[in-house]
Amino acid sequence: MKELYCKGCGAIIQTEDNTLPGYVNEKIMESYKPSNMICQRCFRIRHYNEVYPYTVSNSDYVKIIEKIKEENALIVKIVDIFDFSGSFVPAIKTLTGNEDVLLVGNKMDLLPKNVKPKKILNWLKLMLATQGFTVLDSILVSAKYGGNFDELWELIKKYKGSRNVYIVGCSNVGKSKIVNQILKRYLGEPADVLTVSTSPRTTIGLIGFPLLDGSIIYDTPGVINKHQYMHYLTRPSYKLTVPKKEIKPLIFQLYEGQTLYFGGLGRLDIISGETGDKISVITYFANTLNIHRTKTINADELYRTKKYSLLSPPFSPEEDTPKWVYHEFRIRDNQKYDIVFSGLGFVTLRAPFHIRAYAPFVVGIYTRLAII
Ligand SMILES: Nc1nc2c(ncn2[C@@H]2O[C@H](COP(=O)(O)OP(=O)(O)OP(=O)(O)O)[C@@H](O)[C@H]2O)c(=O)[nH]1
Ligand SMILES: [Mg+2]
Repeated sequence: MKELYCKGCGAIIQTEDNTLPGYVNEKIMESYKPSNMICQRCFRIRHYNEVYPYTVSNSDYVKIIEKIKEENALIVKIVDIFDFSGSFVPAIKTLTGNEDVLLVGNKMDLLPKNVKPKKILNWLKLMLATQGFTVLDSILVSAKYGGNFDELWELIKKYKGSRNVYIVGCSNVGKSKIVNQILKRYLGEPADVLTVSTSPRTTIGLIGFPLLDGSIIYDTPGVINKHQYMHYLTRPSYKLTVPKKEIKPLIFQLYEGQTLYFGGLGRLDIISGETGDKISVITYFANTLNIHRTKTINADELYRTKKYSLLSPPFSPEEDTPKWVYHEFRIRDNQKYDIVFSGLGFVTLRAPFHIRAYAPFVVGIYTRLAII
């Protein structure tokens, strides 16, 4: 019998094991048209907002994505502009065996309104240049509101020729939401064909949709970057870290010996402002994350006593404290830098400074030239 695929996540439909991807109850199966079948997991994510841990291993992921090597295709690589380093996946050309990459920075709607998209785009190009990664073109979009989609669609048509198009990138950057927008706007499909969720690894297999010229556009599963917070937080904590709307930056004037806590998830110590003066720190986190200032000498004790109250959201609901690791940054020029807590948010401050940024040991902290 021909294999059937879930229309929401691309998993192969099966009726044997409800803990594995693609499960559909045999009785329910009869009520679906094969072309519209969605698995139980997709049904529950869509209708009950339920969460399932991802079930595709990294080696399975590589097997799926390496299928792209068999053809000359246009790769549309999506990054989350809030966590460029954490969502970049530099190996994507090797993994897909294709050189022609169009870069899309998604989630533009979360940027504060006064930020000029052109500036962010220039910054994105600079980041690409520093990585030595060449692209055909780059663009910023908002899959949530459809921002810049006509421009994106024109770029895809311009560069694809008669080739197929693959939407690729890290898990949770919004690939499926982007394909949903394209399907709805330009291919007359209903809204939300593909399953989208806040949890990582929602999409399980390649899901293709024919374009008018006979080529195919594919949604693909995401690469997991184990250094992002989302893989370690409990559901309630994670929900409080995901920005739902435009981020409101907060400004703190900090002195040497002061500390900021970002919920119970991250921490910044000012060792010195180099000039000995106060230092302005602008924070960009979900508005639901509580930011708290304290003296560095009191910081450990504050964490011990307030990690389930004031310092919300907490890293873990249990009594075990994560092993904190700090990254020390001593920068002497006078440019503005971002310190990025991978997948959580970032802070901006102008050098010269000497700081320590703390995160639980599994999580990545990166520095970059300021995006805003
Ligand atoms: N604010 C905002 N959220 C977005 C945007 N695009 C996607 N999201 C959210 O990001 C989360 C992940 O979106 P998906 O489309 O499922 O991401 P994905 O890249 O397909 O993830 P995998 O299938 O796991 O690889 C969902 O909660 C989306 O609602 C956007 O432009 N703006
Ligand atoms: Mg997806």
